Parts: sequence; structure tokens; C-alpha cells
Amino acid sequence: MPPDSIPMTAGQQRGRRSWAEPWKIKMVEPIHMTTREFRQKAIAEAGYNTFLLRSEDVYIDLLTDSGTNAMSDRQWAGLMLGDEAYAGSRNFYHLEEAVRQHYGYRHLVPTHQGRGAEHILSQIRIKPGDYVPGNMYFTTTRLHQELAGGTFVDVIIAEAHDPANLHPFKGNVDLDKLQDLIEKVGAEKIPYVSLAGTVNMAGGQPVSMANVRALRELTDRYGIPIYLDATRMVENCYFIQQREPGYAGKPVAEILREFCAYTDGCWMSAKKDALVNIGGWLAMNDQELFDEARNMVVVYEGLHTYGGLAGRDLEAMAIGIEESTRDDHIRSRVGQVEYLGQMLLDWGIPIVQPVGGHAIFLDARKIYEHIPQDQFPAQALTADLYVDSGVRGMERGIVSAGRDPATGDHRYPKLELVRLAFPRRVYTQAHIDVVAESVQAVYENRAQARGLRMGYEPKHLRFFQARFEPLPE
Ligand code: PLI
Repeated sequence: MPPDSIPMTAGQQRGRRSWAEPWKIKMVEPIHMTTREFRQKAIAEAGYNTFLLRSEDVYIDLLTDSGTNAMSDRQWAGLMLGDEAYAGSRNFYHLEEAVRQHYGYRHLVPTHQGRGAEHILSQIRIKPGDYVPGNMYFTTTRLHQELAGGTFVDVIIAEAHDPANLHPFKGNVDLDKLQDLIEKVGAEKIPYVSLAGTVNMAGGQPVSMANVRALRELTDRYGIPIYLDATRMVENCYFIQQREPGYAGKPVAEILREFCAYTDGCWMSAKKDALVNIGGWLAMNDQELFDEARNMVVVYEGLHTYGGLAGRDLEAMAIGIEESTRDDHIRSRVGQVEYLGQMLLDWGIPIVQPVGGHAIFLDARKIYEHIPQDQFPAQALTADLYVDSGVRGMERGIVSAGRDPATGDHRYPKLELVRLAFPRRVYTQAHIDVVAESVQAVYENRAQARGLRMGYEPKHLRFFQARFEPLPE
């Protein structure tokens, strides 16, 4: 260790050698800091909703890790290999091969992004009056299930709803809850289990291999299929490698194949794990379901060999899948999230623990404990962070949860969070330090924070476009 007078790196302070990203930067995109006055005006004009800001007015953009990834030189080169034939593009076959090799499913239907796949799966599997159990809702997933006539039932373990609980696999399905549902409504009313790895709304929390194995055993007894939201499944597999007994030495790519083998198919937003800016797919083993999905995709997305994408996008996805499953990539990706999480924890700032795969989630219920949930504390905290430093996050609380279609009332989720999601291969450690310092500044100023009133509320997925105004002091 160096003597006290020499500053130590973060790694040395923690008594370990540092790791670094397995890439270097070849091209840059300038970003700039604005003034506080400018940002106050910008957020007011955006109705205190960070989705309505112009990206040019943002300094560090942690709104989402969706479609915001930096592609590699191999992926950019792959764009030039785009075969833009309407039918039978060679890039489709490359993508099909990549999905078969890494996820293990036989059949592939490309879609323009994840919700295109959710739409098709929901329409072909769910009948009005059905119940769809899942490990916590996701906004677009649940909406498509509801639009198809289904009712989503949350069967995640109780620990997932507690930000401070340190369970290593907070994404796990509570098998007793699922069994109760099956007994209550009957297996014939359950078209599939909607299993997500990792669980976005719970804080990027993983599902264990033991849990999916047990889930398979249970669902097999009733003939219920399991469909996997594989959007961040590589991150999930990294946590299995790090935390689950028996997986320490196994490559993430191998763990991914094993996990997927317990499921019947998946839908994917390739804009996350798969390191592209647009794209998705639906994959499955069942021939009949594939025939239906392939028929449906031509109605809503495009021919079954392009699904709403250009050939070049399919190629970038095929290459991205392979890159995303490399151990050194996934370690540095999650490692960057953990770096911010550890700093905030050291400073006593409440966040969801354990730190998840794609984002840090600030516990707005705790940080703004004086603001009641129907005054949108997480929405207010997101806006305050932007005003402090130009860092853009996203509300993941009562606004995102929307209204109960049966009663029309707000849903009141236990988790009232601000998500700071990390685009892959985009920001450096210095950017992350700036984010940490801004979170700390807003945290220290928390007593001054005020709640919001919703002015405009759209019908579907209101968090994207709702407008707010500050409540009077
Ligand atoms: O944004 P899409 O349509 O490509 O994918 C929808 C979608 C499905 N599942 C999960 C777990 C998601 O996180 C997801 C999209 N997430 C977004 C846009 C996000 O910011 O988290």
C-alpha cells in the first residue's frame, strides 16, 4: 500500500486491485453542462417529467439503458454487411444462429423491439379471463397482457418489495404463491408464467438457477409453459455466477444456456443486453406457437425474416449477442453499477440493495419521506437531480405503476424509486463520480424538497408523457 501522503485509487482504498473496461474509446460524442437556471426552466417546460426533456439539455443521461449502448467496431462493420432483401436476408440467418447458440431456442421471430414481441406473445397465448403470474410487473409487459384480456398476478418473493432486504435473488418466484393461484383459478386459466431475469422494477434483481429449476418442476405438473423476458438475462446469469453455489467457475454463456433450457421460449428487448440501439425478438421451441407468431408478425411488424428491422440491425444484434455473453464484458458492465452503488452506500444514501445489474435505484420513499406517495416523491426527486447537475434518471414508483383497470385508482407500489440506468460502454468512471456527487448534494438538500401535482395524465403508460407541477409551499 502507498504511504498516507499519496492519494489512493478507489480500488486501493478497498484493499483490492482495480479492474478496467475491456475496450478503449475510438469515437466520442460531445456533451455539455448547462447552468442551474437553464435546467430549472427546461424541467418546468418538460412538466417535471424527464422523458419530456430534450436530450441536448442533458449532461449525463441515465434515463435508460435501452437502445443507448455504444456499439463495438465489429458491430459498426456489421452494419455494412446489411442484406436489405425483403425476404430471406442473410442477416436473419446469422441472428437465428446466434439466438440458437446462446439462448438455445429453436425458432426465432424478429421484432422491432421488446414490446413488439410482448404484443405477439400476449395476443397468441392469452384469452380474456386468463391470469398471467409473473415475478413483478413490467410496464409494457403487463399492459400487453391486459390488452389481450389477461390479469397479471405478482408472484415474486416478498423480499423483492423491500429495498433494504439483502436476499441475493430477490427476483425469485414464490412457488407457494404460484401454487395458490393455480389452485384458485385452475391451470387452464394460466396460459404461461411470465418470468423476467433480471427484474427491472425490483431494482435489477436476479432469479436463481435453483428457483427456475423448481419453477419448471411445479409448472410441469400442471402443463403450464414458462416464457422468459430475457431482456437482461445475461446480467442475471452474471449474478448466478457470482452468488449461487456451484456456478463460480462457469462462463456466463454456459449459465445462460442452462437457464433458458428450463423455459419454453423468450421475448427480448435487444436494446439492453444485446448491445444495439434497436431490435428485439420472440423465440420458442414449440412449432405450433412459432407458426402462429410468424403469421402474426407479418400483420404488425414486417416479414418473418426482418420483423420491422433493417438487415443491418439484425446483423448488429447477432454480433451484439455474442459480445454480450463474454465474461469480461458483463463483469465490467455490472462492475460500473456496483461502483456507484458502493459509493452511495458508503455515504449512507438509501438505495435498493443488493445493487442490481443495470441501474442504481434511489429509495425516494426514504429520501423524501416527508412527501406522501400521491405527491409523487420519486418523480420530484428525479426532477431535482436533473436541476442539480443535468443528470437524467427516471421515476419508478406510483407514476410508473399506473391505475388499476378495475377500480381506476392509482396503484400504490411498495417501491417508490428513482432509477439511474447505465448505458453499456458509454460513460467513464469520472462521469459516475459526477453522478454520485450530485445524488449526495440532492440528498443533503432533501428537507427543502416539495411534492408534485399531476396536470396531464395519458391513458396508457402514463409515466412517458404525464405532466406535473410543483405543489405550493
Ligand atoms: O423497450 P422495448 O419495447 O424494447 O422492451 C420492453 C421491455 C421489456 N421488458 C423489460 C424488462 C424491459 O426493461 C423493457 C423495456 N425497458 C425499458 C425501455 C427501460 O427503460 O427499462
